[in-house]
Amino acid sequence: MKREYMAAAAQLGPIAKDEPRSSAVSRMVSLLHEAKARGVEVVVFPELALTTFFPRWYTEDDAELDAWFETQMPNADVQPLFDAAAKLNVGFYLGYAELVVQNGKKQRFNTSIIVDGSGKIVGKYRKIHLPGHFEHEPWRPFQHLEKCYFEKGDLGFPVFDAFGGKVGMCICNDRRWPETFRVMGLRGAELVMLGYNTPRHYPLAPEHDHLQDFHNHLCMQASAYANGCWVIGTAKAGLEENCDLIGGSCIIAPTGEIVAKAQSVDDELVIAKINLDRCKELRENVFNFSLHRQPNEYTDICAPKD
Ligand code: ING
Repeated sequence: MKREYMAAAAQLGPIAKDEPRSSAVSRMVSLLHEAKARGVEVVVFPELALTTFFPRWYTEDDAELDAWFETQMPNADVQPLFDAAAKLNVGFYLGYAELVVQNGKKQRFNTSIIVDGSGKIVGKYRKIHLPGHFEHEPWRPFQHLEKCYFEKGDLGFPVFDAFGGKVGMCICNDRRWPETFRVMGLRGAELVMLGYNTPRHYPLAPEHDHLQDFHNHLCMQASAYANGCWVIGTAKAGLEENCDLIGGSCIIAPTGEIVAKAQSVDDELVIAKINLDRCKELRENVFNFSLHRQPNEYTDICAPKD
């Protein structure tokens, strides 16, 4: 695959609690067709893109919780997306809730995969920075129970040979932590794909609600620049089950510039031409890690948690 091509953030508007996966998948398939028609070769869908953002509700019922998870990937519901990717030769990033049994233990992860233009899964990531809280907190207008429903990812921050270069992934809250991008930068990531579901209202600091769009772009732009990589960030946006989710899906160049941004909070394709060779403008100069970085001075950053 070439190193210069059209890429897209495929933003999704709200997914209703009772909306079947087939509905979300058909919305994504039509975005894939629109992408193909507009010359796009790689598409990034949001975090947990198959269902509504279910961590906003508390449940103690395991069966009810498990119904939000995929036990196989692909599966019958998602197959049309994989088939469309293979037919159109368009690769994609997809976020979903993963239920696996590993060493006889049921484990739940907030997961993303990258699928190449032949419809093959070429990489997987499990979310490491899980925001929110562990217990039901009824005082909140909505819950954010990722720490309750998911385990911390156990795959690290891998970088894969895909889409003509070195591609990394992360998920939502991961983007706020510079370490996420620095680890992938040290592994040579030239393009980082991520999806997010970000409520405008942050119950513990409502005085920052008006800054959510600013903070969203700030963290991705800063990390794109500091690691000389392209970043494609894709929102699940809009008023989803009475929770206002920010949009702002965007494509960011290694210079930190936003080169394309969503205008709506609905299903929308955000397209830009990316050139992976531009990463070296930063990585061979201002962020030449081998020449300028001083890791011996940074040990506090990696001191293990108590
Ligand atoms: N959502 C949010 C995110 O990191 C959040 C949680 C919202 C954190 C607003 C800080 C401020 O974008 C997920 N799913 O991580």
